[in-house]
Amino acid sequence: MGYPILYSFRRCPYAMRARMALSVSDQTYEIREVVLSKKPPELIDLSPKATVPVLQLVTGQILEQSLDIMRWALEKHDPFGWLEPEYGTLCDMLKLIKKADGDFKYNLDHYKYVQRYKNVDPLFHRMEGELFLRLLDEILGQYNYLFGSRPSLADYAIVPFIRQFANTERKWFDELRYSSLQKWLDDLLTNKYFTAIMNKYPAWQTGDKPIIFANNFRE
Ligand SMILES: N[C@@H](CCC(=O)N[C@@H](CS)C(=O)NCC(=O)O)C(=O)O
Repeated sequence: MGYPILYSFRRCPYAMRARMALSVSDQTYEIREVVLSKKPPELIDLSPKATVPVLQLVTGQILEQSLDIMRWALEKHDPFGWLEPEYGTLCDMLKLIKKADGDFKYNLDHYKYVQRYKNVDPLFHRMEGELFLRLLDEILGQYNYLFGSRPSLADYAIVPFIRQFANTERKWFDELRYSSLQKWLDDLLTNKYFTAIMNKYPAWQTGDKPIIFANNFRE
């Protein structure tokens, strides 16, 4: 019996969220590190849009959206109730994630990757992105995590994007007066679910010996 195959890119925030959910749900999978400028033909064959992450299940089914991969893994095994937050519902979490993946991601890209776009003012997009940071800080001031006193799907799905935004100009971020958000970011990035998925792997090529990721969090 084989394992599911994850096409991933270490620094991609979408791939990070997928890897965190696969890990917490104790999935063993083959990881294929992709170089985005040189995508393997196997990935393009499976998923012509060829973004990462893509998960090929042993049944042959393909999951090509990071949130679908998270939900697939957690529906199999969700030891810490990521899909069942303390407050609110899965639907509420998906609404907040949609804001992160929509406007916030747009502003993040136009702030961080300004050279990719024409006539873009990165400071305008930093300011627009900051509105989402403020919203999160307000929520986190109440509960410590986005949907209660323990982290859930929303925290893990959103944190890789806040990390990128924060790291774009770290000094600016550190000087913001969003102490609940800063503490949350620090907490999630130093916890084992994040650090365990940041291993470095060589780029995968056809014929390589499979790299099996079997890290799980059983003590
Ligand atoms: N909606 C997709 C977005 C994935 C995505 O855009 N990934 C980026 C890397 S972070 C990518 O693969 N871009 C394709 C490219 O750069 O060629 C998901 O949630 O999985």
